[in-house]
Amino acid sequence: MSKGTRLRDRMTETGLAHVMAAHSPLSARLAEEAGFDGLWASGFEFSALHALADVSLISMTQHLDMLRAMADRVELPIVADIDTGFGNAVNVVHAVRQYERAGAAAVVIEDKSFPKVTSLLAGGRQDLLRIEEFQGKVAAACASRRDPEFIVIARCEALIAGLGQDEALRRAAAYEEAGADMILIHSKEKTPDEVESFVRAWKGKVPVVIVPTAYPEMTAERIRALGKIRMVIYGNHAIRAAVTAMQATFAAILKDGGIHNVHKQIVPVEEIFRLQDMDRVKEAEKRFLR
Ligand code: SPV
Ligand code: MG
Repeated sequence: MSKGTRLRDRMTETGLAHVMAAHSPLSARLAEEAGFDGLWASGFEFSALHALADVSLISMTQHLDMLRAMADRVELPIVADIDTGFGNAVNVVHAVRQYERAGAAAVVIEDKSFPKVTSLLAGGRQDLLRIEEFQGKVAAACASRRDPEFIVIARCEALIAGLGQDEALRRAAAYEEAGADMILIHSKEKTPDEVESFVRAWKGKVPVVIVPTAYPEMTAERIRALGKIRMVIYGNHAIRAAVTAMQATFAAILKDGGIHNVHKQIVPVEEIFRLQDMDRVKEAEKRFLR
């Protein structure tokens, strides 16, 4: 079964796929063990991993290599955040082929101009493409997939750019017409109202994806009540959790003058051995080292 089919099945079976951000094979493994339905190969997390801003500084090759390494270590379907598609529609043709081959189940492509500026930044510069130009990118993505079940998600940034609900609906309808399988509507409002209003007004046939980072009261229960959302992406909680844990541990080591306290608060090294499949290494040693 293809990765795209697996993700589609998950959405059908559960009604709402919970997709967790990951920035490395290790975080991908932890999300898989936790029980998520899919992984979000987040551009924001991957940029932050390099201590860089999420403003198109990371190359497609860097992101693709990480996605491939993630796909190698987990079974979960991966939704690839390909930002603006790394150029125009011609670049999208190449990108979609590469991401599908690397093991992605879906791509999300956003209607901003290149280079993009991260969406949640207060007062961030947000330039959108002409609708027709972005329709060309969506059509290019759909035409370039080999597996017809590979999912093409068009991300509408009209609300992020402050253009209002009518423009967001107009754009989303145009992206559906161009062939998008799903519409990701993004918002940086602090409450769910803006997205809830969009979803209630959305008359398209394709389902909606949301990333409720800015409006965390949008619980799974509230999402289900709206009826048209089939995927929720937890956009940056892996890297934020990692930063929280590292900041606390690093500060404690210096404060305590040693590792004698923190070593009881963090996982033992055996847990890392488990995540590294050390038992398989031992098995191979027994069998093959002569
Ligand atoms: C990402 O995680 O890279 C996203 C979501 O695109 S956001 O950062 O909210 O734009
Ligand atoms: Mg992103």
